[in-house]
Amino acid sequence: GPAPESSAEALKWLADRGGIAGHYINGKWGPLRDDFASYNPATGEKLAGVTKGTAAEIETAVAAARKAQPAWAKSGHKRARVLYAIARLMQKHARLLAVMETLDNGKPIRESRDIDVPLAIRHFYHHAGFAQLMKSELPNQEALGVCGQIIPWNFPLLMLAWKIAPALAMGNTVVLKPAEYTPLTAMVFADICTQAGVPPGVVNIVTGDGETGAALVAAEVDKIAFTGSTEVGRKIREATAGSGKALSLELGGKSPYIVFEDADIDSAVEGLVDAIWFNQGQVCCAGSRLLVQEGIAERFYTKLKARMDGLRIGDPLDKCIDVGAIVDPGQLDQITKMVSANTEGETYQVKAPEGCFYPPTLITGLSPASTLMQEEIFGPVLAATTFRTPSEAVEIANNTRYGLAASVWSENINLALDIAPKLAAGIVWVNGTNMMDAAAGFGGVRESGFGREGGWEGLAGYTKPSGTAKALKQIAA
Ligand code: TXE
Repeated sequence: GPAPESSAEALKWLADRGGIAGHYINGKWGPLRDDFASYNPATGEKLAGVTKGTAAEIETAVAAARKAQPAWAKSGHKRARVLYAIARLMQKHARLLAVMETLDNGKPIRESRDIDVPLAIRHFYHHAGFAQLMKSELPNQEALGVCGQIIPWNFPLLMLAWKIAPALAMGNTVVLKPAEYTPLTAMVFADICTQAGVPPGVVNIVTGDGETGAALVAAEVDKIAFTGSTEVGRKIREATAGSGKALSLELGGKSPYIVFEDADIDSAVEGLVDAIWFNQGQVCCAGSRLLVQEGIAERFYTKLKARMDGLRIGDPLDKCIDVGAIVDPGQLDQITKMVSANTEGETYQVKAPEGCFYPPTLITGLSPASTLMQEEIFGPVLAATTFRTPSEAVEIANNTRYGLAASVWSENINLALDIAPKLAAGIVWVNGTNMMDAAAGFGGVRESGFGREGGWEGLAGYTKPSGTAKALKQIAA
C-alpha cells in the first residue's frame, strides 16, 4: 500500500527549506524565489516554488566553478574520496531521494527505489574509482575546465549522476540546470554535496527553464552536455557552433524492438513491459516501435494484451504500482493528441485512473511510414507492425531519423548477431532491453545525438589532451 510516512518526510524536507527549490552556488543555497511551481503530477498538488535562474546568476555560478577548478583538478585521490562520500551519502538518503523523485516526477516508487536511485549511486562509485585512476589510466589527458550541463525530467537524479560523476572524476567543475518540472532531487543532492565535503564551487546547481538553459549555453563554459529533445539539441548545436565549446547531445529516439518467430515469446512480451511501460514510456531509448515477424504476430499480440491487462496503474507511491503518472499535463496532452490524430491500425488500451495518467496502449497494423511509427510519442504507447524476412526487419528498423537504441529477440544467436550490427543505433540489446551500466557507453547516432556517456568514451568526453592550452598559446605567440 501507499507509504505516507516517507512522503511526509520528503515534504518536511522541502518545508524546512521554505518550500522553494533554488540555486546552490559556491557551496551555498540561494537565491530562492517562488518564480514558478513544481507539482506532484499524480495529485496536481504544488510541491514547491522554483527559482528561475537569470543570466547574471548563471554567470555567478560559472565564475564560482572557474575559480574552484584548478584546485579540484590537482588530486585524483581527493576527488575519489569526495565521490565515494557522495555515493555513500546517497545510499544513506536513498529513501528520501526515491520518494522525492516519485513525488516530483510521478514515476512508480518501485522504479525510483530499485532503478533510478541505485543506478545513480552506482555511477558515483564507478567514477570515484576512475578519479583515483585518472593519472595511470588516462596519463595524457586533463580536465576540460568548467562544464555546463542541462538535463531533462524523465530521470532527474540519474541524469544528474550521468552528468556530474564523470565530469567531477576527470577534474572538471560543473554548473548543472535541472529540468523545470523536476528540480527537487537535485536539491537533495546539493545538500549531500555539502555533507560529502565537495569544495565550494565544484558543483553548482541553477534551477530554471529553457531561458536559464540558453543562458548557460551562452556562458563562458568549456563544454555543454545536454540531454533532452532533438529540437532543443539542434538549437544548442547552432548556439555553440564555432564557439570552441565541446558538446555532447543525447536526444530523442524511436527505438525498434524486433521479435523473430523463433524468439522466446514469453520473455519478449515481458521485455516489452520494461521497454515501453517503464517510466510511462518517457524514456529516450524506449522500445516504442514493435516489429514482429508475421508468422507469430497474432499469437504475440494476444499474449501481449493479456500482459497489459495485468499492469497496475495508479498512485506512484503505492509499492504495487507498475505504471505511474505522466510528468505534466502538457506532456499528457501531447500524447493524447498524437494518439487521437491516428486513424490507422487497431488500438488496444487498458484502463487508467482520472487525472494525469495515460493508459498503456498498443496500436497494431501501422504502416512503417505512419506518424506513430516515426515520431517520438514519449508516453506508454507501443506502435506495432509486422515483417516477413530478416532483411525487411532491418529495413523497417532503420527507416527512422533517430538511432538511439534497438532490441533484437531470437533464440538463434547467429541471426541476432547478424542483425545487430546492421541496425542504425548507438546501443543494441539482444534478448534484453533498457539495460544500462556505468561501465558501458550510452548514446545515439543520426538525430539521436552524438557523444557517449558512461564507460571509457564517457570519461574521454570530459577530458582533452594535456598541454592543449599551453600549446595553443605557444602557437598563437
Ligand atoms: O524537453 P526539452 P521538454 C522529448 C520528448 C518530449 C519533448 C519535450 O519527446 O515530449 O522532448 O520535452 C532545457 N537552451 N524529450 O520540452 O525542452 C529544459 O529547461 C537550453 C526527450 O521537457 O528539450 C530542460 O532542462 N536549454 C528527452 C531540458 O532542456 C533548454 C527527454 C530538456 O527540455 C532550452 C526530455 C534552450 N533553448 C524530452 N530549452 C530524452 N531524449 O530523454 C529547453 N531547455
